[in-house]
Amino acid sequence: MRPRRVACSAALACLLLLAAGLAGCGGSASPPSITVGAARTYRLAGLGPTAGIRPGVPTRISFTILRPDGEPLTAYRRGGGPHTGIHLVYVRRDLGVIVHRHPPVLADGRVVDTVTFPAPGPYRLVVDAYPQTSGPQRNFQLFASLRVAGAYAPKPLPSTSVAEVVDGYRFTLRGRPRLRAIEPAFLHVAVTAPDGEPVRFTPWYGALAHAIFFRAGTLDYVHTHVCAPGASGCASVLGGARVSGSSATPGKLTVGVLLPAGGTWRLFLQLRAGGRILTAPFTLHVS
Ligand SMILES: [Cu+2]
Repeated sequence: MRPRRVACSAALACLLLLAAGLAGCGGSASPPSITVGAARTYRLAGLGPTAGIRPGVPTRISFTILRPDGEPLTAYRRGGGPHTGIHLVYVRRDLGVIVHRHPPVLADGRVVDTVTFPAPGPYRLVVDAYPQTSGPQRNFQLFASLRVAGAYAPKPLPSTSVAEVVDGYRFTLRGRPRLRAIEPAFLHVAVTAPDGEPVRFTPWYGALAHAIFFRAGTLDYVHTHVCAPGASGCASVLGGARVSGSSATPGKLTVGVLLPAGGTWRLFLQLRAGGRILTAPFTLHVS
């Protein structure tokens, strides 16, 4: 018997027949199979390596984003603020490890990032891209899976805390945050240096601080920024609502939160202090 796909000389004709409520193609009572092409959209091409990556060893990860017309995406947003170029976030599936990078884009659209993964396990790569386009949508995300070789036992998420100490720097949440899905909110965070003095924030990747949120299990991703008051290009948009954080005083961050779903989330609050990048992780419950 000839494959049903072949019996239908044109997929469009099948669709029309189905739409008209007819039994199907070729006179059979069983429904015909129709292959519908993927929507034309941005996609990743040539990503590698995705496996056999060794922990602790610098690894060159490269890929190209293809535009809906199949050509490499080469034109990215530029300028001040955090919403430019391409942002890569590598996160281990148990949210125990995160690496956040803004590698340059080569003239041919290729992105090459040399990353050292600190620990084995399955990682999700979030490619957050800001193409130079007009229109309301500033950025889009593409996702991929990477495997860093070695034994991996997922760690349960730590319970919520109001203070985290990273390299001697103390991050303290003011109050227990009450967070609800799709409701903008702010977290107030105090950051002090090992000597107890408030930290003077300096821009890194276009912002005074980066707040990267992942939802446990599904790995839903949200990224907001903290900028100096009045800075442009700092707001993140979710479903038409805008949220941005600010910092007018050394040692004090106001972090904008706008999460699409309830559940347990992990916030990675990142900033530069004392010449190095600090990442303070907090577990958040969102109702
Ligand atoms: Cu950021």
